[in-house]
Amino acid sequence: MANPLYDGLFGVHAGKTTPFLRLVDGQIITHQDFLGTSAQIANVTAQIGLQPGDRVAVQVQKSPEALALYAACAQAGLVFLPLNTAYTVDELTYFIENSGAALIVCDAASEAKLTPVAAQLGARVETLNADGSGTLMDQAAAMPTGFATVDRGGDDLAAFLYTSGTTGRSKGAMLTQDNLLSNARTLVQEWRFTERDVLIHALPIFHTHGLFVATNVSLAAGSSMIFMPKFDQDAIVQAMPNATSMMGVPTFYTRLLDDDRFTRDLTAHMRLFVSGSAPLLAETHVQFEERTGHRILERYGMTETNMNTSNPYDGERRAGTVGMPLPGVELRICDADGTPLEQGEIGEIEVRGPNVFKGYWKMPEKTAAELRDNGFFITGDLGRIDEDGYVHIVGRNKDLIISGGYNIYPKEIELVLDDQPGVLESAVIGVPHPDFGETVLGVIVAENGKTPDTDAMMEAVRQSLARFKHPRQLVVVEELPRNTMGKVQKNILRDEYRGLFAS
Ligand code: MCA
Ligand code: AMP
Repeated sequence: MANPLYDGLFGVHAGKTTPFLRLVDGQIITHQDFLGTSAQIANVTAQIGLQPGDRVAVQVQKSPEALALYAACAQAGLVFLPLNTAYTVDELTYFIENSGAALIVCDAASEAKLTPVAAQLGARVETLNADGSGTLMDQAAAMPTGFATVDRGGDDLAAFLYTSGTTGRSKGAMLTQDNLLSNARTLVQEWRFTERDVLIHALPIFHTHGLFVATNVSLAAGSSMIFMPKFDQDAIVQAMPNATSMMGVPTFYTRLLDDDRFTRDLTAHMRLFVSGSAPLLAETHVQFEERTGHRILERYGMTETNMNTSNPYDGERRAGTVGMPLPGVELRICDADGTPLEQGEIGEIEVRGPNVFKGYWKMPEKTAAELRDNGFFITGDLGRIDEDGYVHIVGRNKDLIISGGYNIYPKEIELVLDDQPGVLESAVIGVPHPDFGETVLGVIVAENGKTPDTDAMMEAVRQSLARFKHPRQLVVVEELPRNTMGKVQKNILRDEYRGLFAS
């Protein structure tokens, strides 16, 4: 037995004194230093009695120690459950309860609020702050820098990532060691990552893109990362002459294009820009090439599947497409029953392969509804495959808004709005936004004769939902457009309000 994920991504670098993380203050953390820290954290988890398979819920700022906690979970056979730093206590309570986390690691600022939640579950709370201080690292400092890696199989769970759904209830996507490792290795090959690469890492590390794509690819290839706390245009401009590659959501690229310092010269040392998590406008693709001479490589993935398709490294990177299925990934376009359609037809995208998750934690009905018996996962994305094999995503069969790369499920916001005094019903839609791609608009219908207090409604939203989910505006209408079946026609609302935030 061994531990494929730990051995493949982390253990393989044991003893290397080459840089792994390059911090913006100039500090360098070698692979060996990083592994020492992660082993110290693994020792803490063992000392407090965590068992392989236990869930560790983590809501902390991005830091080298936060990344070392991920490595520690892999080494100790724990299930890593990263959580968006924007989530409110209401949102966190659900994730913690649903996952049955045995350990919660949070910023000291959240400790008081999360302690009662943890107490109810018999979970333990440790703190980890943005500067690496807190109770977790205090204990780690006294621990040995070696840890006997816990045996795990490729099919064992490595991580849970929560993803919402059309019912508004989040589901814990169970990702195995093999899911993560196989995808990282495939992407290293496809995108030609090597030990010589230096990746600009400005994404958050609580989602697939920043953790399982950017970080795992760098680890699998032995590359180093310029590790930034968050997207910071000045820091990126400064780092670019020393970097070879960057991964980002489309907002990264539109923001850089708005910056005069971002030129062909500045990007001369770069070999690869990757975009994903949201559609990259063909116009951004074209402008980027005109400005820098580089063609952005767009790829397509999901929380449940990691990466499914990619534009080619060597061949044509076709604007407005997400490229071809990755090696080992089968992708088909089907009707609602799962019957494959003719080449070129538009239908639902389904995928199967070593990247596809095991199911939703403790939600067998939801798993059965989205994961077919034959292993194909129903993505909820609508697409077609062109005559050259490129996949085009043409829409979504799921009610989802993607704002700056963050996914927002309207149902979650509608449930809060519908609960407010004076509200008969609401419809939450995504409308075009120059910076975030899409942004959230709430459309409200008042109860007969009542005038809803939109300020109070926004306050209620603030109390329960993360900032990035807040409607940018609420509009009050007489009634919502409905079809003959009584279903709200969000497409009509989207058309009506599409110009609201256009630049
Ligand atoms: C920040 N705000 C947002 C967002 N980000 N509001 C809506 N959508 C957002 N994405 C809020 C802030 O709280 C702030 O609120 C205000 O908007 C302006 O913040 P600003 O400073 O401009 O934003 P920022 O901090 O620069 O962040 C923008 C960002 C960031 C860099 C685009 O959102 C980001 O890093 N996005 C990446 C998300 C990601 O990693 N997605 C991958 C998911 P206030 O003014 O009130 O303070 S993984 C995935 O999708 C799949 C699997 C895949 O294929 O990769
Ligand atoms: P999530 O799993 O919640 O992070 O979001 C996955 C969803 O993001 C997919 O189902 C797509 O709808 C969308 N997505 C990811 N990458 C792309 C892309 N390159 N183009 C268009 N949509 C994308």
